[in-house]
Amino acid sequence: MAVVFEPTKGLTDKPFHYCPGCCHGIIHRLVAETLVANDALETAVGVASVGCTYNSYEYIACDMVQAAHGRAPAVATGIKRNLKDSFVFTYQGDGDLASIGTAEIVHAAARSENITVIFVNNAVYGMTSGQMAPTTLVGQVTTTSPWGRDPSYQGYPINVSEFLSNLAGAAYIERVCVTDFKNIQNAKRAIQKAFNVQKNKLGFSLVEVLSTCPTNWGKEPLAAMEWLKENMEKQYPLGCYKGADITFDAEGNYVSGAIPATANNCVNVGEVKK
Ligand SMILES: Cc1ncc(C[n+]2csc(CCOP(=O)(O)OP(=O)(O)O)c2C)c(N)n1
Ligand code: SF4
Ligand SMILES: [Mg+2]
Repeated sequence: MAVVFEPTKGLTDKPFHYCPGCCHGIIHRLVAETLVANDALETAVGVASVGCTYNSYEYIACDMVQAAHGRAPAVATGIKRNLKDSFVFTYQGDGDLASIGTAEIVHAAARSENITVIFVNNAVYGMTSGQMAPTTLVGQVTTTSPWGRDPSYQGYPINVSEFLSNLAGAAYIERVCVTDFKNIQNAKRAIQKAFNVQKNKLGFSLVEVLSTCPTNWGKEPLAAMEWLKENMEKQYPLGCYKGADITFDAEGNYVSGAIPATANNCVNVGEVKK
């Protein structure tokens, strides 16, 4: 009988511990499938962070290391600078990346480290029971904004993709979601593009994936998907914020498009001596 579908070799057999309706499992699968498609399972190194995906090293079947909260881009920097031909990626939540690890992500992008960041934005600190994150929407109820996030007291959301795309070192930044088949396919395309950027040594790449946290949002899985579409996509519009014009051929080799070395109009006052 013809095989029409089988589990990806990019994931281990360990069942996910994620809550029903959580997008982390879908996003893991897309990363895993992309590693398999690039024949990179044996050589890639992932950096797990702190949050509900703290043990993603149990699920994604490549070499993984665990970084302290927020420090994944720094750990990935060290690994990539030593393993220049391996895909190196981080997998980080919004609390991890946009709050505790703000310094690390900003400077990794500014340095144009040749790493790929998978940034999963679910607008809360999921693992620790749903505290407000920098990405929490105005008016959103969380355990630490029980009356809804009030900007006069708790400030405004941080749009990470828009923010980082202003840095000269960022090569490719795109925001996607995984709410339906079409968007899942699009998210996979974006992850592949990020790995192509890395393969061609073009610099820092980040894919932000809007994600649900039904448990801490207090919603059923389908209602959480609807809430994401109706609210998160308004605050965080989908699209490519940097590197939209970069293209690759079918083998993933660079064809055209502006990259940090040529595109960012940095003032250069002298030859760099090596
Ligand atoms: C330095 C430090 N501060 C705080 C914590 C507690 N902590 C663990 S997970 C977490 C929230 C992670 O949220 P996020 O990164 O958004 O991931 P999610 O669980 O939502 O996927 C926090 C605050 C910690 N482990 N280390
Ligand atoms: S708490 Fe939220 S982010 Fe964590 S596994 Fe459950 S739904 Fe996913
Ligand atoms: Mg989160």
